[in-house]
Amino acid sequence: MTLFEDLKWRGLIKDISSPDLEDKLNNEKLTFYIGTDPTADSMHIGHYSSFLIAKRLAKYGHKPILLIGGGTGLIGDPKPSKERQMITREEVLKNVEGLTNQAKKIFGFEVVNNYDWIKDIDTISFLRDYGKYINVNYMLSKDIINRRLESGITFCEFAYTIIQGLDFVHLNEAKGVTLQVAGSDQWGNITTGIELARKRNNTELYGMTMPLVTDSNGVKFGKTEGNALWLDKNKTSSYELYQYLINLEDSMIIEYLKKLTFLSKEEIEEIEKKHLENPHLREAHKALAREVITDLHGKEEYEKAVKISEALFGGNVKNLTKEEIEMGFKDVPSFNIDENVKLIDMLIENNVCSSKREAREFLKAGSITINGDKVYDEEMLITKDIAIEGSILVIKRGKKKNFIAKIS
Ligand code: 545
Repeated sequence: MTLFEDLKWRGLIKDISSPDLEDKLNNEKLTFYIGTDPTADSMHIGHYSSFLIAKRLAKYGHKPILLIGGGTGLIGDPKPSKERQMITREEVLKNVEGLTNQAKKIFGFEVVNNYDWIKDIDTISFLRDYGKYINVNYMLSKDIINRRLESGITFCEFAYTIIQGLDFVHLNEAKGVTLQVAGSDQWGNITTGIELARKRNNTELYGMTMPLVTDSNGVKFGKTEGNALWLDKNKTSSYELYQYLINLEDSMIIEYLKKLTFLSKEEIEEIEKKHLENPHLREAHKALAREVITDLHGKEEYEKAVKISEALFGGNVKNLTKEEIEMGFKDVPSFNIDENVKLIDMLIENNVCSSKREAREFLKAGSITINGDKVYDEEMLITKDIAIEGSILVIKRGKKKNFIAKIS
């Protein structure tokens, strides 16, 4: 399959600016860019799902440039719904630094910051050298701008598309960039750049967008009601990422394998066959988790996530390390205890049970386990030798309630 056929098969092509792009992608070596505004100081799974296109094109010999919008982040890309809250200059600087470091570490591609050239364009130059080439009617016809006329859009956000347009022209002039890629919401901003290059420099630039990766309800991939899924493994552990990926809805899992992994068509079709035969084995989910977590954090992190998940599911935490337990039980209540505390006192003092009577009932019923072993004797002393690595205990009350006790 050619690159273009591969992208088509994966459902990664929404709009292209010219039919010539198929031949250029398959037979030329293009310098292209994809940008992100600094709306957070760390990348999340949404960045991964969109920047992955850069890795895909790079595998076929094209040259990626990642742009962090230190300039455009100060302006705010208009959303279809309402005006954005302005981000402070300090916040933008902090976010640019965080995203730049991560982009380099995770993707390893050249990173540019559009503040570096936007800052030197004074108002008169902006209007004469860029504003002069874009007709307001052309701007009003853009879908997102048009939808905002009703609820109102400030000149600040209205002008944004010209700024992103001048980026494309600048990168063409300075680095020979001829293609911009993005998610489908960026089509209007990309075509402004193509229009500007045509009118101002008599140059043809190219754009390509991907459908936004969403679930069957249209919710963007990675958007969870809880906290975001960060690419920084100290903010979102590989175990948390594993839990998110392994629990994605069955109906979308093959789509996600196509869009988020580098598995071949044959490999994905093989996995799809197994998934349809035995959905409960979750072969497709495990393949997605393996590919994404290995690509992001390496094989060992993936294996650690699987080990924790199997131990927690099977209830046997004994072969987990202290670090793996802390990763797997990140969100359960934890407390410190002194060595030789009596079991009944530990249960009451740390609200594992609400009363001595309740504690005695649970103990009698064998509903309290420590590191997977049932405990019955309320007088039992909690010592380091029953703790994992001499310091951590997983206490389970009934079927679901977990607690972590650390012997100080
Ligand atoms: C600025 C200047 C340029 C080129 C691009 C930009 C940024 C662009 C934009 N992009 C989005 C963004 O989202 C922040 C969260 C990232 C997941 O706003 N005007 O910054 C998203 N982009 C990635 C994809 C996107 C897009 O970073 O293109 O479609 C999300 O998948 O919404 O010269």
